[in-house]
Amino acid sequence: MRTQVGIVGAGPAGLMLARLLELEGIETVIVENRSREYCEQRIRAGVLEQRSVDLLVDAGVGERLQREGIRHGGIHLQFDGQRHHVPMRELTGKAIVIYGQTEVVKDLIVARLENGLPLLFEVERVAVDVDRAAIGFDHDGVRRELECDFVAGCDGFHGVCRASIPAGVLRTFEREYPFSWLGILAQVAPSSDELVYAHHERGFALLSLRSPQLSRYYVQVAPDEDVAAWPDDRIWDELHTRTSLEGWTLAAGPILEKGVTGMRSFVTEPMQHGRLFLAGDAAHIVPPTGAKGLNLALADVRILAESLAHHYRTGSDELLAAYSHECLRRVWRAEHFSWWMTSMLHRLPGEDLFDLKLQQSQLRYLASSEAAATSLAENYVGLDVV
Ligand code: FAS
Ligand code: PHB
Repeated sequence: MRTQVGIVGAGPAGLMLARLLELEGIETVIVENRSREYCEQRIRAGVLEQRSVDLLVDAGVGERLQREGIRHGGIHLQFDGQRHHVPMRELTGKAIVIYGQTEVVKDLIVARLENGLPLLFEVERVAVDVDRAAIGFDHDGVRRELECDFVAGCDGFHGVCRASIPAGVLRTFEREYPFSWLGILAQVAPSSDELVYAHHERGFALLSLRSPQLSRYYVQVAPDEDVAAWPDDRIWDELHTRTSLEGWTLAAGPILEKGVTGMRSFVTEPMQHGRLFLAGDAAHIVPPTGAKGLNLALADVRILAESLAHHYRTGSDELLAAYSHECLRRVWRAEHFSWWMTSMLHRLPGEDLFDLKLQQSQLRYLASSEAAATSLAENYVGLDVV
């Protein structure tokens, strides 16, 4: 098999890249080792920056997003038993849109299959030959090899693409956090008009949503927490305790899904080796406290698609050569913001009171200073990195 750009992974990065290249008339083949159902049901991010919304709409896959996405003009920070609103739209002129990553993936898969373009699910034993820009894989029990001009590694943190780059080429920067998130999807109307980030002595909690009928809530738990130790009642008790407020009650409902997500910051440099380009979680991970994961993946492939289109239009590799540098400036800004939000809002095991006092001072500063709130807001809604 032969194509111009071979894409490993049908997550938001791989599917969006394929769509942008399709609009440029550039051929692609996507190989994915999970089933379509699994890819469409895997619950992850839920917050889209305005520029991610614009990218999806401009690429002709934003019709349902515009109809069902929920626009928020701010977030709430809760600490010391009080809730403070950060009016992001007022402070930055930009808003965010709540629309599940599952829905973004569904919209992109439908658009691709409707156009009859190759998207191979449930492939096995994927191997990338970086020197030849070739992807080997089993499909329907047959060993295949896809020869490409370029390979896009969009296979997430645990994929094969980054690992296929020879030792010594990449530098990695990593930070593990001594806690995780227990996340639930509940069949109950959200109790807050906008997201609530709660700092509490028992640990962090986040109130988010997926629709007017579906809530998405998170509580900070131990790094290796067993979800079996969290029956529904215990989850609701903990959410009530950490988010309770005078005159406000969190409504409970049937829990449809629950899972524990580890927290890490990770960056690999460069994001390219030869004709292999890494994008999204294959190159970098942020803790979800800054709601940046999905937005970073979409931003990477916007630049990669432009650079590949420039190559095919002009024969010049100038933009491809600048891809990694261009992305990493934005990635490190998001890494810093996500680490900052995580450090400010989570209780550190064995923390001393000095840390707690610093957190409280930072939170009070955000609640009382427009300058501080504007800094948070502009990073949250998406900063054009210089
Ligand atoms: P993805 O991981 O989404 O996609 C990679 C794809 O490659 C997958 O479909 C995978 O099956 C496939 N693949 C892997 N190995 C392969 C192989 N060898 N061969 C073929 N295919 C292969 N962000 C937030 O902002 N908020 C959140 O609440 C949030 N929650 C998250 C929860 C979890 C458990 C995780 C892991 C991430 C979460 N994120 C969240 C971040 C998330 O949104 C990611 O940033 C986003 O999925 C990145 O998209 P991709 O880079 O496309 O990677
Ligand atoms: C979510 O809705 O899943 C979500 C929202 C904001 C975050 C993380 C997750 O910071």
